Amino acid sequence: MHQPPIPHIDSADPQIAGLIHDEARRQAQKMRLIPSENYVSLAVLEACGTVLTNKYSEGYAGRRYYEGQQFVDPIESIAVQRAKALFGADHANVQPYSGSPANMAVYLAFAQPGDTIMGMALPMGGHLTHGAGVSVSGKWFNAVQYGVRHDTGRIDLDEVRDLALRERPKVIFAGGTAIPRTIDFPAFAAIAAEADAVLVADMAHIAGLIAGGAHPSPVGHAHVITSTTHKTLRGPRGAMILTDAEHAKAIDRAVFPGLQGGPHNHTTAGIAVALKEAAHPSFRTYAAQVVANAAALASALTERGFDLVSGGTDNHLLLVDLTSKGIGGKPAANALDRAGIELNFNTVPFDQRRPLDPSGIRLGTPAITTRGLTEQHMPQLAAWIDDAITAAAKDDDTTLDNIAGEIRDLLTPYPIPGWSPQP
Ligand code: DSN
Repeated sequence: MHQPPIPHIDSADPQIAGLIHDEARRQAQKMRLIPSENYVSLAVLEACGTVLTNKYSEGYAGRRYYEGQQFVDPIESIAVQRAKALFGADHANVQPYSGSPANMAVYLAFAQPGDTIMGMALPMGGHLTHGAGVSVSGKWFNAVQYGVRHDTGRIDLDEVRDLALRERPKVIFAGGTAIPRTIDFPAFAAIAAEADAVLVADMAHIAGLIAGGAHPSPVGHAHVITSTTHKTLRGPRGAMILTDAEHAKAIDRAVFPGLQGGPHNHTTAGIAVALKEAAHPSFRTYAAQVVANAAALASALTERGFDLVSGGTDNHLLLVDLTSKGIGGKPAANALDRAGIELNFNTVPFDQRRPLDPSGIRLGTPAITTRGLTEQHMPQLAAWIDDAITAAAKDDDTTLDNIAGEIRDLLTPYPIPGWSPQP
């Protein structure tokens, strides 16, 4: 049942309530390994389900275009102060609706349509909004894309420098969605300084690791830092932008009125609560455990003959090339889902297959670490992944269903915040 319960949805809209209960049960029973997902606390859940959703607040605290901001202003100000304190940034804007709008605000602030911008190519581990051709960032700008080295699977900083000095982008993005290794922010900063570009660190995936001291911070290196708030940071679906003092005003103007209307105040409250939780000493333990679990899972998978891009991981995320296992990423991910293991099919660098049917899978440890799993569980998890992939190749659904049952049993003593089975 839900904690807090949802009796009003149960009676007003049983159809939707039923689906919410089903999704909660699914989240409880699955080994959730999508590296951009997590479980928020009950306090964050509560904050997001409040009357704050009733209120419009276009503008910023003390400078709104709507009356009645007596309580919303302090909520947003507290969120801003907590973001600045947690990351040591000069300035924070907590209004972007999510990561993509946050990155659009960066372009609006520092580039004109047709200008050159630079980011990591999506098939190499970047993000859609870092210049991919199908995204507005690739359609409206001259997007230059860098990748990883063939021999190491790590970001090719020589290529980044060569491209930056040749193409002179207005904006350089450092960060992405499938980067298993530490991002060298000082090296990016040196290149951006040489090329006279605004350096933007997109720390969405690793924000919680940075807050918890488990990954070096881009603060002091990047002029602007964008982040979602719902991945390793373990807040609600939302985003924020941190800046140095020089770039603060341009970002604020770009977010509002440049790109958005009223901020989502219920989300802002959820972000504030999550930032308070992330400042607690226990969050450092969590961040370190996320990384320790990922390292243990990487070792266990490598022992079973899996081919990890870059040979391992430094953070929360693993990218596995399944070519040597003779199965594509998509059929593997489908079979794993049936086996109770939820992850992404994903391109790997230099992939010969199509994005909708790529060679790899992407997985990570933020959500299972929130539930309390530790290194001791990782060899068994690797064994289930291995067995499920072998079973998939033989269309052996019985084995997949058996694994799903074993996973449900293993997870029962590790409840999720927000739902527990009926007694
Ligand atoms: N969709 C996010 C991810 O899964 O990495 C990035 O925006």
